[in-house]
Amino acid sequence: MIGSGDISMKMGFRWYGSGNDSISLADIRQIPGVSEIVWALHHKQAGEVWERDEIRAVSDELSRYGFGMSVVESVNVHDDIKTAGADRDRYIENYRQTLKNLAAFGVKVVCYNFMPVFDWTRTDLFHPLPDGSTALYYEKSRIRQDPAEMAEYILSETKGFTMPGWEPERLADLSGLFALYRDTDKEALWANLKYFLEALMPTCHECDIKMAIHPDDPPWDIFGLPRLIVDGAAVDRLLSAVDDPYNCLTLCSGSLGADPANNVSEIVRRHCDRIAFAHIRNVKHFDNGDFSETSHRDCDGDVGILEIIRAYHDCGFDGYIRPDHGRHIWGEKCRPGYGLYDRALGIMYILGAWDMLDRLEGRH
Ligand SMILES: [Mn+2]
Repeated sequence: MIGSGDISMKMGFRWYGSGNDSISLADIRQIPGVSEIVWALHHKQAGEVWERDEIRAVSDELSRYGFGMSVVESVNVHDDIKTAGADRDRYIENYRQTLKNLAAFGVKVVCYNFMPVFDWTRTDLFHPLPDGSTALYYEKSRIRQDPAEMAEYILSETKGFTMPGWEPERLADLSGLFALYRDTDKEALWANLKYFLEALMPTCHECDIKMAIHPDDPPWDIFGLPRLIVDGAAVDRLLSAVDDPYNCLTLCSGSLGADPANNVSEIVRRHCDRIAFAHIRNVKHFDNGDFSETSHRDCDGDVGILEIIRAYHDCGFDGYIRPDHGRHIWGEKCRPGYGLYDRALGIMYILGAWDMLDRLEGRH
């Protein structure tokens, strides 16, 4: 629990699992205020059922350190669901079964995305910043090049870690993946997302699990592929298309904030009751359309971190929150964006702001 205030968002930390992360649960426990591990079964392919025995093993491990496991990031959505392929109903049935299995262990929020082919996209995973740290970076001009070339670069730069959305076995047949989406334009993708969510909602009610879509990252079309969750209007459309309290958002300030036109704190204020999970990340924009990830400090980037935190606080946000990516600092060897040190600094920044807002309201 955070502080001693009445309103308590719950702080999480994303962890990739034993043997699959440079960080230990013992390390995470020493970061003040973290009560939840944001987890996943990273070895599962999209479309597979997550079995109870596999979930139980994670639950046993996390409970030894006193962590909750309320948030899964992510249960990936099979391409047949995104493209209305022949087997989509079978894969939706598998997804329902996974939700039921997760509910048995107290999971409350499932983060997912509906991006075609690529998950998040960057052109440089270890871009040097002026202070000597490195961070993920997006160089607009490099995106026009061949996607296969970029996939090859990303896979060569992962420092031996696998990264969700960039699984080598999946990207091995990139032209096949692109062919799958040839007939799925933006409106078709919207229809397929609605079909998926409508099919899941009864199970979500039964299991008390919120589906929390992650915005597209970056929030615009790339390589000619359509992207849906790119701005406030798209968020409005998604929430009204399936107007159900279990159809929710993972509101990622860094993803939406990569577009300078997006005002994330405004979206928080408009839809706070439908935000199940908050990702807090800062991004600095450049005039040529490039952007760099930065520290969480408000003045180091452009997304308005303090206004975003203030909006959550004003709205009485009591969902789950985590620092999103961090920089790589102090020589840490880690999965790109997912080191210990800078994310721990991010948590302290978020908690510092939150505790002060509590104090100003006389909460503690
Ligand atoms: Mn995010």
